[in-house]
Amino acid sequence: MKTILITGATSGIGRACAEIFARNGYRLIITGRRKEKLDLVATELKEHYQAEVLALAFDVRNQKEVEENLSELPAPFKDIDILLNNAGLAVGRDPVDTGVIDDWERMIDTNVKGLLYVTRVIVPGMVERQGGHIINISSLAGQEVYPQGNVYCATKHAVTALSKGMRQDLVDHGIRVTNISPGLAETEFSIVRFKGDEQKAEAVYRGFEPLHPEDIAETIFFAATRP
Ligand code: NDP
Ligand code: 8X3
Repeated sequence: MKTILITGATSGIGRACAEIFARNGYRLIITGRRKEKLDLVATELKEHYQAEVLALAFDVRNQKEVEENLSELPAPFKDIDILLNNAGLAVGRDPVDTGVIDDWERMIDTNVKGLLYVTRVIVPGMVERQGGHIINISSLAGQEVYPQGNVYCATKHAVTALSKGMRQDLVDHGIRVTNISPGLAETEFSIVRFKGDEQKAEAVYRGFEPLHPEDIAETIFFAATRP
């Protein structure tokens, strides 16, 4: 049985991924800050799919918490085959001259530094075992830039660059690296970005049919299960 660690599984793409991997017989470690939501996801996965699930609530921005939660995993969850670096967010959408510094810090700390903290704890085990798969969730915003997307787009460009760097550093250890760059998918993403303003969030998806988190999860599952 293979083990996957999914960061940010309390909603959206991460949650949809937890579902598809559980349905297909994987052992799961799921994370997120909202403990209640996380525990609910774990319970559902156990009930629906008889999945083995370890739920760990912590903030990826806190290096100490990351290490405390992930460096001493219990035996059946110890050897992680797939690391899915999904936890991430956009906060605000302002031109650079009026951008909110705290929003910038949150995006950089979560999308770039948090991803690195988690990777740094998990990858040495993969190197030891000479195998594994890292899947990083970047974005179309990691390939292109749009107006008032400045810092979010920069963090996702950083994720794309880190995927390329990881691939170069780890290929000789038999570790695969996949960079997934989804387009617009309707999740809690825009509600978080607009700080709870549901009207602004809904407007993002008006006039076209966005992707659904399950669509991205299928793409990720496809990549995870090909040679
Ligand atoms: P959601 O807001 O629905 O999910 C984000 C997840 O990340 C939640 O589970 C959240 O959990 C977790 N998270 C956020 N901050 C932290 C933190 N500091 N520590 C731990 N977990 C955290 O959005 P999506 O599912 O859309 O986003 C998932 C990923 O996909 C992100 O990296 C996003 O940038 C990317 N993406 C999204 C697109 C879209 O259109 N939706 C398109 C392209 C990429 P909790 O709040 O419980 O901590
Ligand atoms: C999230 C989607 O295009 O709003 O990466 O930046 S987008």
